[in-house]
Amino acid sequence: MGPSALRTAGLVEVLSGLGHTVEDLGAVQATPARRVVHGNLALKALPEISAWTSAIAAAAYAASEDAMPIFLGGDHSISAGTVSGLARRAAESGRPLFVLWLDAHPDFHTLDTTASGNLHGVPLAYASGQPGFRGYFPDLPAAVDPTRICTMGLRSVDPAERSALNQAGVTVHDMRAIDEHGIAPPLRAFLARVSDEDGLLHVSLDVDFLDPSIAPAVGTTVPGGATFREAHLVMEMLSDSGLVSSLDLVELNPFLDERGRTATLMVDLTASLMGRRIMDRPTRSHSGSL
Ligand code: B3U
Ligand code: MN
Ligand code: MN
Repeated sequence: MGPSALRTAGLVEVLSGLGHTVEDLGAVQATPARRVVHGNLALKALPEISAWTSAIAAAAYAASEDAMPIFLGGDHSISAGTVSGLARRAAESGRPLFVLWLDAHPDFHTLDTTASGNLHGVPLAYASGQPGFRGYFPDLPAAVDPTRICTMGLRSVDPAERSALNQAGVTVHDMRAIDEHGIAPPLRAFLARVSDEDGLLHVSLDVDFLDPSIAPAVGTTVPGGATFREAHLVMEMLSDSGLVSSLDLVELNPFLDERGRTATLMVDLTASLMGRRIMDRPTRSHSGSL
């Protein structure tokens, strides 16, 4: 129901109103699940999610040929497909793919380390080529280099994820760091890296990046998230950079919403990313100071 709620909150109309040409491609069709059995018996819906990952990766690859795709979830397991499809596209274009993961969680479990068995906890590990997925998830045509991943907003990290993130060289700006330094400086530094390498930039926005007081419609609320102002600033800086090539909007559960306020906030944040401004500002080029 998440995509329906985002459509009802006016996503297409808002983007069209900003001058963008928008095509709603509708729902990705599921691929039939094949039998997949894994030793970790906690894993939930592994055959189905593995099949969805193939279908979504193919859709992401196709949609990114000549447009900026926005993927509506659904839980964060969709990003196993979106990021892997985009990594294949980037590899063919000869440009490096960077990923900005805005989330309370790193979603960096492997199939062996997840204790909950919730596969929304594994997509970033899969798409960056961490071990243990072969034979269970689709083979990766191209992995995202973990050193080109930047996570922001983390405040719930399991021990296995913490060591895997460190070992893989993922950049982590957890809430402690954001409280201490603010959200703009680390984002500016990451965008400068993307620009220096002429990279493509995928942004994956989990509702629980936001503080539950402003975004209650998510299954896994974690206190202490990004404020309304921090979240809009991130989106405005991303917009100014001109670097974003694709976006995920995930984990919206409209059954937990209060009169659609979370859906509306997600649409408004997307508007900020796509050019809505409080006042006119000069557009800054990638090569200029960010
Ligand atoms: N790391 C925990 C919690 C979690 C991850 N992603 C969400 N929750 N949404 C797990 O279950 O893997
Ligand atoms: Mn997530
Ligand atoms: Mn999360």
